[in-house]
Amino acid sequence: MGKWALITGATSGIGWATALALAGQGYSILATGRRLEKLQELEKTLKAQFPSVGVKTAAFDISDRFEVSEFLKSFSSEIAHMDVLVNNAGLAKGVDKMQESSLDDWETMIDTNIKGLLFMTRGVVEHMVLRNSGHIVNLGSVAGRWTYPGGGVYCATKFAVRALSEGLRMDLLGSKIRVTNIEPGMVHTEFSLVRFEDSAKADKVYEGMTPLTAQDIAETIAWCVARPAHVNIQELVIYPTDQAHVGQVARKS
Ligand code: NDP
Ligand code: 8X3
Repeated sequence: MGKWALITGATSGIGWATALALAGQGYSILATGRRLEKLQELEKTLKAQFPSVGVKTAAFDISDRFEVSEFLKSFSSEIAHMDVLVNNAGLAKGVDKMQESSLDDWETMIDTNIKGLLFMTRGVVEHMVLRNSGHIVNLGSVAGRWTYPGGGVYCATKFAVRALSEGLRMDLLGSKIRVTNIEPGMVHTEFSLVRFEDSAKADKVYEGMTPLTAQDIAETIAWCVARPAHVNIQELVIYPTDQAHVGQVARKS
């Protein structure tokens, strides 16, 4: 069947760029996200650039356990042979203080960033165990190591991604399955637009500094996946040069 990679949240940003990077390494791509038209655009782009790789797409909400289960059933033959799972779908909502923020935003972040990642991992990893082979790459964040004001719940979800990556690695010890947690700082994608729902506020996040690009992270993921089977890059913190720490950014005025 050739090598297959399943990438969640491939309709934009890091997920989209990772689909291109892994296709460039000869992986056929199963790409997911909620926006069907973006998945169709990605499929067209992949087929034009990498005619020899397979491309399949599925539009569903990763935070919905029923939708994930339907997806896993519909793509059971691909899932049974999945070589790489990139758990990338995720988001932040708002920067309100915890005493003021919306329960809906909390639920969206927790359901997507933690539960969605768990539903997908559970559905794929049991097949990797049967084949004693596979690589799971999780998108954590520097927010999974350091907390910042207004980021408490988003940070908690990324702290969870770190714990889940560690726990899974421990449970899989003795197998050939690798688990990597990628922890980027500021990456210019749709992330801030989704967080603020306001393009002026989103643009301000990256004003006067050079953030990472989605491609920077995608190339890093592709590099981790391409290491020899006995090498597991467990965790990688990647900041832009203009960022020393969460909230500590050098900006030219
Ligand atoms: P984008 O907003 O550009 O991409 C997020 C992706 O997640 C989209 O494809 C979106 O697809 C998908 N997604 C969100 N919610 C759902 C859902 N309920 N069901 C299915 N798919 C969903 O952001 P990034 O590329 O920056 O983010 C990718 C990951 O990287 C996230 O986990 C984020 O937390 C993490 N990260 C980002 C950083 C940054 O500064 N940008 C830094 C550190 C980590 P759709 O809308 O079509 O459903
Ligand atoms: C995204 C990076 O610093 O905005 O995870 O939380 S940050």
